[in-house]
Parts: sequence; structure tokens; C-alpha cells
Amino acid sequence: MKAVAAEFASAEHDVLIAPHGGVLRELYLPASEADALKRRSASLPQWTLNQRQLCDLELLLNGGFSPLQGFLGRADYDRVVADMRLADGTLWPMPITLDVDEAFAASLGDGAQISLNDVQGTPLAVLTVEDVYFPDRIAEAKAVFGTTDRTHPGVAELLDRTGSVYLGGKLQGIQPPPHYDFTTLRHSPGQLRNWFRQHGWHRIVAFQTRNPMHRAHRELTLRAAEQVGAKLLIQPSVGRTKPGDVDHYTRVRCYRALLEHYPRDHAALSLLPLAMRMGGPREALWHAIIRKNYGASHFIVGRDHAGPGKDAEGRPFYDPYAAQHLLATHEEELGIRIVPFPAMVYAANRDTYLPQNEVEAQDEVRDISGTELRRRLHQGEAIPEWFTFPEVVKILRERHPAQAQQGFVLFFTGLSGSGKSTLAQAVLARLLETGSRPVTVLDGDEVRRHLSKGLGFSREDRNANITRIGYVASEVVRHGGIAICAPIAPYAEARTEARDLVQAHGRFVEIHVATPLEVCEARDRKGLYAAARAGKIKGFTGIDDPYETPVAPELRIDTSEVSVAEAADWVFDWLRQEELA
Ligand code: PPS
Repeated sequence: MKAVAAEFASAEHDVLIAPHGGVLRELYLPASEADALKRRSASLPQWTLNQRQLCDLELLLNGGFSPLQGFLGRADYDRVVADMRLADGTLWPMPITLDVDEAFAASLGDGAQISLNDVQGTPLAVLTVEDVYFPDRIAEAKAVFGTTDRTHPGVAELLDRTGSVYLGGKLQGIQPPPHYDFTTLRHSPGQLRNWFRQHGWHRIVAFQTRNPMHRAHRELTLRAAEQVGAKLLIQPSVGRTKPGDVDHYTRVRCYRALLEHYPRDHAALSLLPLAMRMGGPREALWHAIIRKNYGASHFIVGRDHAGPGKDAEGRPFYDPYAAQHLLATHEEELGIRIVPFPAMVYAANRDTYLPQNEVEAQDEVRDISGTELRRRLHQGEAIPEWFTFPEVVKILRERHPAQAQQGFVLFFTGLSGSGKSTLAQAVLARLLETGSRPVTVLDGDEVRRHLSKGLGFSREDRNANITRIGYVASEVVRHGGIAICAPIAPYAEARTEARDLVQAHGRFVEIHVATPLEVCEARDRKGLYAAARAGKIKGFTGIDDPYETPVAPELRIDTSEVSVAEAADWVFDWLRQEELA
């Protein structure tokens, strides 16, 4: 069987009892009541869910977070944070909370109901607010993540991007958050349980992942399934994972390709809209409960499950086997069997994969880390067949082309008359002479005629101008093109913002055209310096408005010392050296 497909029965709204998983409670109202609530929701206070809240809501409504019936109130929250249990003692390790800002919380009256909407404004559920409380987020970070180090993505989110007030209460579901991607691979717990029942799958081992899967994962999952005599459910998290992870579109293409390499009718693929917190052991426990709700009888816990990587001092946040130990302690209570598995490694001398604990002294162990894989993709270097399947490599290479094909930005900055535009034109000519890649030029004057029409030269307007340039350039780079920008960009903060926008997709090459003011003023091609000196133009850069000199640009060129042709050669040679051109 290739994938669990559209043949699933539609979601059931009743309480379902499955062979595994116990009681499952969906929070959707029957259709006619949902319609009535949808109409009424328009008159309620409106809350737009962020991505994490949206993922949480989806799993609350479809029963993935059973037995929760809404966002945690104070008593449940306190006990979950302190000892991984709801107030009634039920095991639940992760605080599922609805955070809002103080102003919104203050606007709510007693017994308030609020409409929870997606960014398009579609009402998805109504929350009846039973509790409004101020959490101690530092204490939450320490208890849940074991640290307040913001290198931990869960901690950074909690401390820096989480509202200061939590709302607790029960939910009434109106409709599931709409998804338009991979719709045949998305299932509610009820749908999956039905599918398992219809297909006679009684023992099901679930595998969680947030990365593309390679041969080691295939070997691990096959062995785990064989060990417990179960079918395999590959259930990757596609809601929100660790920043910097391979996007889920690419990953799902890889999983589909990999599925062809499993024995027929032994493995199924289903996507989980989970917003991961990277909470290591606690998160692993949470993942197991979710998989139980989806009808799995077993759950694979590998090395460093849901680990967030290293802390600010370069030490791992969690012991790599802490998750396995924690789950073993709670296995009876969990209602799902844990299949702990060591890392699988490749022994070149035997041309096979082995669990790490079966490696012998004479074995030649090989591994390619995630970082090394990214480096090879980046450099266009070979990726051996023992590591992954050619179809998977092809998908990853399409998504991460070698550096020479990646987009980049040349960001010339300097005083008016410093030679930015002329140099930009000369470099443009070199790029077009030697390559076939599309180049977009965002010159200062040109941009102000179109993209930034109406903006002036106040600090605010100049920064808005540079942000617009940075945004357009980042889109060009995202599509694999080259953008050449040539604004004055006098303020460091705006240059940094443009750099950050671009670096999400490719290289940002800042070139400070460091021609001295006296030279620029002597050139005075547009007569603007004379006008500024005469007080006819106010706030002119270099005269009565500052130019904050770039501290660490990739290149610095003084056009009073070299010809335009020489300067262009210099830029072009640098690009060659960096394998960008
Ligand atoms: S900024 O600061 O980066 O937003 O400036 P930019 O968009 O590059 O626009 C600079 C061009 O606008 C003309 N001009 C001024 N420059 C600086 N200060 C003031 N007050 C000003 N008023 C008009 C000037 O011709 C700049 O063009 P270049 O090509 O840099 O000489």
C-alpha cells in the first residue's frame, strides 16, 4: 500500500471506541448547530489564531489532544507545568494554552465567548472563557523545558513571542482549519482509526519525524515494526517544527518517494498538524498520547526524540535517552506501548545498517549528519547511495540547488554620487555577459519613482524605502534570481533588516561604496550637494543627515581610487571566489 488515501470514512462526530486509543472526543458540533454558531460568532469578540494556536486548535477539535476539551484553565495548567498531570490526575505533559495580549483579555466580560478565527477571518471555534490568568512564563520554561536559555526554540517562543495572559475554557468546534496541500494525506484520529479497522490493522507502530527520511530511518522503522509484529504508520509533524527545518512540502515529497521502498501494505503515511515545542522527554510523552489517540498501539522513540539541539554553551539540552526513560516509566499508564530504538548506523564493511548498540570493534561505521548533508547539497557534492535513495536526493537537490544556482543580492550602499549606480550597471553587464540567470536592478532613483513613490527622506521614510527594497530582493532570491540594489541606505538598522529578509533565502552581499564625501561633492552630478549646502534641500545625506558607515560589509570599494571597470572586476572576482557567479 502506498499511502493512506482518500478512501477514509468522513470524520465521526460521536465518541469513538477503537481497538486502540481508548475514548476519543471530537469537539465539533453537529452541522446544523455549527452553522448557527458560525452565524452567532460574528457578534463575539474576535481572536485571530497564530500558527501554533491554529495547530493546537486543530488537534483539540479533532480529538488528537483527547481528553482535553479546550485550552487549559489555571488549575490544569499549574498541575501540568508542575507534574505533567491535569488537575484530575490524568497524565498530560504539555501546557496547551491560548495566549493573548492584556488589552484583549481586559476587553472580555464575565463568561465571555470568543470567536477563534484563522488569518482569513474564518471562524473555526468558539471558546467559552472560564479562566483568565497571568502565567509565570519563566517558571513554565524551567519546568517544561528545563531551561530559560533562549537558544531553545520552545523557550524563545514562550518568553519572547507568547502573550502575557492565558485564556482557559471549553471549545465548540465550527469547522476544521482548511488545508489545501496534501489533502489525501491528512486525517483526523477518527478517520485513521476507522481506516485501521477497515483494513484489519490491529497492531500499529507509529513513527514521528520532522526531517526528511533516509535509509537509516527506513531500517529503523522496519526493524521496529518487525520487532513488535506491527504495521507501520509514518506520521510526520507538518504543523510547525524547528526553525530552519526542511519545509514540509519537500519532506512530504521525500516521504512519498521513500514509501515505495517499504514492503507492500506494511506502511502508511499520514500528516500530523502538530506545532512542535522541541521539548525532548516531555514532548515525547505528549507525542505518544497523540499517537494513541490516532489509534496506534505502539510508538517508536528514538535517540534524542524532539531534541532542540545544543544550548548556548554547546551542550545538548537533554540526555539523548531521557525521552526513552521517561516513557518507560509511564508506559502502563500511557495506554500505548513504547518501542525504544537506538540510532541506526551504517557499517560499510558489512554494507548494512545496525542499531548502534550492535556495532562491533571491527565495524567501519559511516554517518552523514544533517549539517554534512546540507553542506553537500550546498556544494553540489555527491550523496552516497548507502545514505539515502536517489529519488530522495533528487527531491532535496531540486529544493536546495547547489550554491552556484542559488539567488543572491548585491546591496551597494554609499553616499549620493559615490558611484553606486554606475558600479551596479557595470557588475550587471558582467553577470549578463557570463550567465543566463535573471537579474533585477533596484536602483535608488528608480525605486523611488515606482516602488517607493511618495516617500520622503525622513529616517522613517528612508527605512521604509530600504525595507521595501529588502523585501522585493528577498522575493527575487527566493525564486533563484539575482537582485542588484543601489540605494544610499544610510542607516545601519534598515540595512540589517534588509539583510535578515534576504538571508532567509540566500546570500546578502553588502558592498560599501566608500567614496569620500569630498569626492562625491566635487562630482555633484545632480547639483544636489550645492543645493544642500545652500540650504535649499534639507536633511541631505553627508551634509546635514548622517551616513552610518557599514561596520562589516562583504566588500568595500572607494571609486576615487579605482576605475569603474576595475571595481566591477573586483566585485565579479569576489563572486567567482564565493562560487556565486
Ligand atoms: S535612501 O536614504 O536610501 O532612502 O535614499 P535613496 O532611495 O537611495 O535615494 C537617494 C536619491 O535621492 C536623491 N535625494 C536625496 N538623497 C539624500 N538625501 C536627501 N535629502 C535627498 N533628496 C533627494 C538623490 O539624488 C539620491 O540619489 P543618488 O543616486 O544616491 O545620488
